[in-house]
Amino acid sequence: MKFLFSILFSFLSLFSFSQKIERSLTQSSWQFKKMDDTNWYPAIVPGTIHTDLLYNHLIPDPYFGDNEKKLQWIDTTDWEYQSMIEITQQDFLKDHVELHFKGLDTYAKVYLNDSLIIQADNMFRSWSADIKQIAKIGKNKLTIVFGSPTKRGQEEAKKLPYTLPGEEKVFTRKAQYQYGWDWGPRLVTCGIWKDVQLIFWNTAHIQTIQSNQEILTDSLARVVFSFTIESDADCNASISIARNNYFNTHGNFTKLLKLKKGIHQYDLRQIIKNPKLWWCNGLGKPNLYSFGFRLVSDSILDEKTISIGLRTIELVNKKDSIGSSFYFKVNGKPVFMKGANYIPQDNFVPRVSKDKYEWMIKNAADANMNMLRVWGGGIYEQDDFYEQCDQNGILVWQDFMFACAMYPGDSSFVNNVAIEVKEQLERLRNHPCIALWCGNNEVDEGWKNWGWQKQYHYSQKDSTIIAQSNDLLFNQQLRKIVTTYDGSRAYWPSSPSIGWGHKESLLNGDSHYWGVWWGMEPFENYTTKTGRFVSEYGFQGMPAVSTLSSMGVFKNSNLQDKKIADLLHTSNDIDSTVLKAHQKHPTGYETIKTYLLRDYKMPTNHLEYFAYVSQLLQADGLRTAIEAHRRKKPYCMGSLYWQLNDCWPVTSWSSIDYNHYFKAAHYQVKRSFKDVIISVTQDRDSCFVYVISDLQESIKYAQLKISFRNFDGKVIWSNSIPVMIDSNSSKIVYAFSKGLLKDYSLNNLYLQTELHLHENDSLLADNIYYFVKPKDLQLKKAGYTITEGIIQNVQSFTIKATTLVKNAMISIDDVGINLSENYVDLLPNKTKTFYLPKHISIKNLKDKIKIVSLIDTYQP
Ligand code: BMA
Repeated sequence: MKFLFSILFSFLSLFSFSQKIERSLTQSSWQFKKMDDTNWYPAIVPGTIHTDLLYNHLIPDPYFGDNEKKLQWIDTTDWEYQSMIEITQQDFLKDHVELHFKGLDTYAKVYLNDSLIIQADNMFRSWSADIKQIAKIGKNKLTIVFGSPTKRGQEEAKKLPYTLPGEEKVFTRKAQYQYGWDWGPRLVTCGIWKDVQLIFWNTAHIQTIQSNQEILTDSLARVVFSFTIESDADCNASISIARNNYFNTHGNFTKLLKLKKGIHQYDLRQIIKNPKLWWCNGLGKPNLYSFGFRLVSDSILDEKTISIGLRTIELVNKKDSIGSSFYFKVNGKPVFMKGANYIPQDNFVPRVSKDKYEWMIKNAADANMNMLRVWGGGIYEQDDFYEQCDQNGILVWQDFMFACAMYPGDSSFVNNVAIEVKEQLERLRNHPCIALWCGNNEVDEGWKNWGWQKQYHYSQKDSTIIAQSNDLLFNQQLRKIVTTYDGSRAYWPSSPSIGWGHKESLLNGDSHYWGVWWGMEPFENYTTKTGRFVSEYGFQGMPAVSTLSSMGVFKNSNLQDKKIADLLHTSNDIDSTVLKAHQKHPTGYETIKTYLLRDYKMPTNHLEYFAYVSQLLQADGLRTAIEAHRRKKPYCMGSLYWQLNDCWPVTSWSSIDYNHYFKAAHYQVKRSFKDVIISVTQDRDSCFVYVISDLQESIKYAQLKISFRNFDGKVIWSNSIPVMIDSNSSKIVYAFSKGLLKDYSLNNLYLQTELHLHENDSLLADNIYYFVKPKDLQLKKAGYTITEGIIQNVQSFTIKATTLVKNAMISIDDVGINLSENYVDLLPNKTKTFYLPKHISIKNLKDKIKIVSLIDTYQP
């Protein structure tokens, strides 16, 4: 009987008995219209005005052709959304009936049955109203009016006697990239961008839970959970905790509470024996613990679940003999951070589904990354993003949402920001992935280095006021709020700490090194100009040909239906207006061209070849930088390139394009971020072979195999030496003089290095190194032998080439897929195996494989 009872109880425990009900209104039927129009159209919530207009065929696709510029009227218009919401008699039995918006973008007036209940002015805050007195049983009319964000911004701007850099957008607490960026369109949208709920509750409910690790040793962890509970009456209650949300009749830890009317805080401690730590990617598993919480009085009043990870994270920013260090310790171990900067995956964020978050974060982890920086011009990401980072061991450098501008310092703005930041800290602080809170992106750098004082003709007085507002916001307010609501993490006021034009930026804190690209400096400068933690650097590459096609770059629309392979011969049909509309950097293509001519021959007259070589160039740049950063460890302890992804189809610094195709750069960073890599450098007459390891254990016996070969595969010289690899290290394991090669043509020669584990000869790392630039290589046309295979249910194919193939771009007719490897050099007479993604199988695969390599771009 007892057994049956306990089964029944655990079965029931899967269901919520809670008196508190959260009912999403996204499934209700919604409509929208232009404020002064009478026609209503169906709307999708969560959503944006642009996507609703698009789905109703009222506007063309904003991402196609140069449509963006035709759609600028949308942000100068006011828009109205409406839904009828049903409240039952049963619902009304609850003492509290609340309407809760998780996010409104941005200036919104909310009316229920024509009474104004909310006036929102911040996209990054949630908004609630108790509607018990206004609502009625049955249908209630909910109306939301969105005012033009740009007009409002301009009105605010006029109130100041000077212009702030960033102009109208800085007055509006809204994703700044919507106003246009050097990789993004100007599409300033509005809408109900997150979930809307009706919340019903009685007596008391849990407002927030904060978990804090008090003790963490190998044998024991003690976590304190701090609750804020809102109660509308004095009453006896209890709060219980259950691991994995498994509530049973006994064994759950329960604390009795004497609730008083008002908001109160309670602490509850939990001991976890033999804790499994949360590790970032590469160091171990990202173990998580899930806990359920129940607030009970006569019945269950409220329930919540949170997942936590047991780990310590520390930012070590200390004066040292060079300047000041900047690195992270995870569970006490210094870790080199490898990763990228992340921007929103769409200009219209509600379109970023859970699947897209899963895909993106999984692919960051697969590319051997352990950190992403959520950049300050976007959004505080959605919950799915952080959940995926928790699960994949990706640490998050979290900027607050301010970028490349100066912000107002009046009390209403600062108070608005204070609430925003508090709410975001409360939402995100329990995620083990979060490593750092950072005040903003490039505000400090901009103010000190970008000549704004002159550009905007500031008087001494204006300058002082603007600088004071900046100090108030980022050095005082945000720091104070972070300390109050999340004392467990460091706060860094602005990224970078010093601008790239100053040599101190290479000695202290984090740096954004833009000498390459913005400063037109050669890629080689990455090797000498290396900061302590390089949180931004990068180079543009064009997107995949199919993505170019999806933008409408190819004039003849029929071309879009053609096979990509055929498109390789259609370059006369290019619409350069469209190409330009999808390049937001003022001299983007010119910069690519200038760098391209330094290292490559100009591809013959095919856009697709130019796109391909631009990708190789981008990959070269990132490889040079990443290897340089890693060689310099522990001087340098982080390398986050700009940028992982795109928000629309565009030529940009991303390594993954908007349609989720990997550029050559993405395959390259995956190689360059491996735990163990070989890196080769030249210094005048000498060459050095480095081995860099991020492993926490040393490798006592490994064998380094070195050979010089010509492009037909003939070995000219070879050697093999034993090496020992220290844990978490970078060191030179071999050096030679170029004199060794004096009798050979360097244009037809490469250095092959391989690192093998001594015990089983398995390959740990390998590297191909050329002594001259790609344009000087004496490449020949290769013949290929291709064989198909299936390895562990995954379709694969193997290619063998007769001579060295530089950067083989392998595509498969009609199917846009990311292969296990691509854009690689095929070594003469050696086989190389490529894998298709797990779930994809292709008939007659062999006949559909196309290979384009560097030499093809020289053909007339
Ligand atoms: C960085 C970022 C962005 C910009 C990128 C490329 O500094 O902070 O503002 O898009 O450079 O220019």
